[in-house]
Amino acid sequence: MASDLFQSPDYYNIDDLLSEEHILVRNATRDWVKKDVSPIIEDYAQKAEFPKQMVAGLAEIGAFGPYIPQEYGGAGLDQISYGLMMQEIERGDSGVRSTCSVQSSLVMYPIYAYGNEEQRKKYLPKLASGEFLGSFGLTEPDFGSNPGGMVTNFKDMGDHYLLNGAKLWISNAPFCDVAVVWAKNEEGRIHGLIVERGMEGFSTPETHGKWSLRASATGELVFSNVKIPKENLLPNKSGLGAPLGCLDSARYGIAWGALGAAMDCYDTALRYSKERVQFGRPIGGFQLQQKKLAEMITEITKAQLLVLRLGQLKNKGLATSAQISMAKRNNVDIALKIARDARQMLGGMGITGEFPIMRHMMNLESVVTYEGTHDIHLLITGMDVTGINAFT
Ligand code: TGC
Ligand code: FAD
Repeated sequence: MASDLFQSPDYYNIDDLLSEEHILVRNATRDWVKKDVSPIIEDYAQKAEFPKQMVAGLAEIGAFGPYIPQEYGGAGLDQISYGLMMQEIERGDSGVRSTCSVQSSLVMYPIYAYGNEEQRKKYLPKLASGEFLGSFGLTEPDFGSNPGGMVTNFKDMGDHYLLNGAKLWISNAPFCDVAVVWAKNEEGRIHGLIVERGMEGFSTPETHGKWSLRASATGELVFSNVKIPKENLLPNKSGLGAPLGCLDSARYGIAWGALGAAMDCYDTALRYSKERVQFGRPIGGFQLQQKKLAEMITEITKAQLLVLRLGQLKNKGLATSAQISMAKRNNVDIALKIARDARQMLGGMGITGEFPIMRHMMNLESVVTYEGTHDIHLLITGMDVTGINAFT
């Protein structure tokens, strides 16, 4: 890939609304991405391999558990700093941000929020330092958008639980050390269980052939009579609301992250439009190209204000699940449209790995699907404003 010349668009001087700490965290993450992600990410995406060497760096910049208290190894930052980190990391690559979302919001968060003190002390510091990598098992082969129908189950065997079933499309599954797995007990109530690599009957086959998120490993979690120690059940919350509560936190990070990918596509297309000459002038001088750029920066600016306000609400504990859904849906949607337009602006060069746009575009096809599809989030907004549930 050509060298990383990224300059962040800030059309409404939104930096003025950030604290010194926000800007420090944002800039440190941006520097790390320029140094440790941009030079190698295209190669890893081309060969469909997760760059494991990034784990130490991600831990060092505090990207594993940014808002988890420091006593458990987290960075103890606020929600806007968390969002800005996800924005910068996804500016590098959605797959790298995925690893952080899963580790922070889908593994560390449930252990912190629904676990007991022993579980927090046992797992959180190792997850924060990257010694352990985690995965989150909710989706099943026959239950994606409606996880409440899951069939993965566990039975109480007296001194342990016996877990059976399978989870599909699981980020980080092939090399995770621990997995937070959602399964039904004998009464059909959903609980979270911590499953560790090495437990007999637990396997994690990799899913191959993806054209999207190629630098992130995806796989299955398969449980065949896995004995789970009773102390591995998350005791403090059960029911479908427990995994959905983790998704709120991850979806919030994705709303910021997708914005980062959009900013990278816009910045790349803007620079290219000033340098590429056709018909005797830079293509940026043609009205059709200016229309694309003007619409991109307008959508980016609206999306920046949306997540900043959402972050303020989240810091006060006031952000609703439906507000988070709206931001996830909107920001991924605009990012995909911006990526597609930016790719066209680069002509043939747009399909090569010389520029990051095609990789972002393909990655965003997963981001628009996972953590609730575009249409599921639309229905959540529809339900919120009408009070009528279109799912059942
Ligand atoms: P419903 O009856 O509406 O709700 C069941 C219970 O859950 C509560 N609830 C929530 N709680 C917290 N946060 C939310 N966002 C919540 N949404 C609902 C609700 O109040 C209720 O509680 P209670 O106490 O009354 O029981 O459930 P439903 O079965 O009708 O489904 C609703 C629906 C469709 C919105 C939900 O199932 C959904 O969001 N589906 C999408 C599934 C999804 O997002 N899966 C993501 C899998 S993980 C993933 O993709 C990781 S990718 C990671 C990466 O690589 O970055
Ligand atoms: P389906 O639910 O079968 O949906 C198919 C289509 O039907 C979609 O367009 C959907 O919007 C539409 N649809 C469904 N229901 C309705 C309705 N009521 N009304 C209108 N339209 C509807 N899951 C995890 O648990 N952990 C992970 O770490 C994880 N990582 C992932 C990584 C990748 C790369 C991908 C692609 C997925 C990952 N997922 C993960 C799974 C992801 O959350 C699901 O793919 C997603 O929730 C959609 O489920 P599905 O693929 O089964 O699609």
